Amino acid sequence: MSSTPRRRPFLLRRRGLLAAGGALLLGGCDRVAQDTEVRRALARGEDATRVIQRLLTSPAALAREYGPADISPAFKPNGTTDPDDDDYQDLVQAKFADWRLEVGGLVERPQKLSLDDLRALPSRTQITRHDCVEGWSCIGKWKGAVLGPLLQQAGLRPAARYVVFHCADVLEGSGSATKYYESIDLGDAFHPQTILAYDMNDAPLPVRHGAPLRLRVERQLGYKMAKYVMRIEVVDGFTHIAGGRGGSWEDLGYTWYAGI
Ligand SMILES: Nc1nc2c(c(=O)[nH]1)N[C@H]1C(S)=C(S)[C@@H](COP(=O)(O)O)O[C@H]1N2
Ligand SMILES: [Mo]
Repeated sequence: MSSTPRRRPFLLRRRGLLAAGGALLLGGCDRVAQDTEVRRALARGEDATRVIQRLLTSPAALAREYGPADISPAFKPNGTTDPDDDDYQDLVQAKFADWRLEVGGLVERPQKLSLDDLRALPSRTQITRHDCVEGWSCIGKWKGAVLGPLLQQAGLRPAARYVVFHCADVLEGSGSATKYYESIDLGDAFHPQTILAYDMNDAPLPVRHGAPLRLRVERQLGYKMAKYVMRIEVVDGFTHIAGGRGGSWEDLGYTWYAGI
């Protein structure tokens, strides 16, 4: 896959951070501060929470998964529950037959994928807890296309660093000229539980929860889990998008790294 050359240095960098994590536990903060990888990470302006959390947890650590009996009887819909957008409403009318997920930006092979195309990709089913910053949680069962293989199908260009999800709606009450968007880094993009979900609780994803496709990035807070995903853009940075902070909520002041 054309993305392999990009992934290798990235994983090596991660291993450097993990080694530094050992130093943090054994040798105290001085040694971490001296570690060039850590200094570089902080110098890049990355959120300290993200750096420290990833020092102390394996990049591949799975979010907790639950059993069928734990599924919330009523999963709370939040934010937009029915996008006020003519094009989106036309797609709903046609039962998303004409909907295509666009995958573009820093990729070798831009894609336009129908729901059938997505259902034919490697999938994962997971029962996980969704935590919203507003202070509520719900447990749901999600099935979707694993994001990693989808990105590999498109082939990441060497400069790729983040994946941006562009949605059909506008963040409620924001009055923003830009549609709802969120971004994640390649570590989360290639995490095994990061999926583009088309099913929820064994049925096609309903409109209130983001039909026809929503992101599940299970080690992050709810606002990162973009609903109504229309387009995926692979970028080397996001300062050129909307408010420049990597997401609709981030542009209002929420942290970009919402790890839990
Ligand atoms: N496109 C879009 N995605 C979104 C939102 C939104 O308003 N629009 N709200 C976010 C927030 S704050 C939460 S908690 C979850 C809510 O998902 P749910 O409606 O399935 O509970 O979606 C997130 N993704
Ligand atoms: Mo949320």
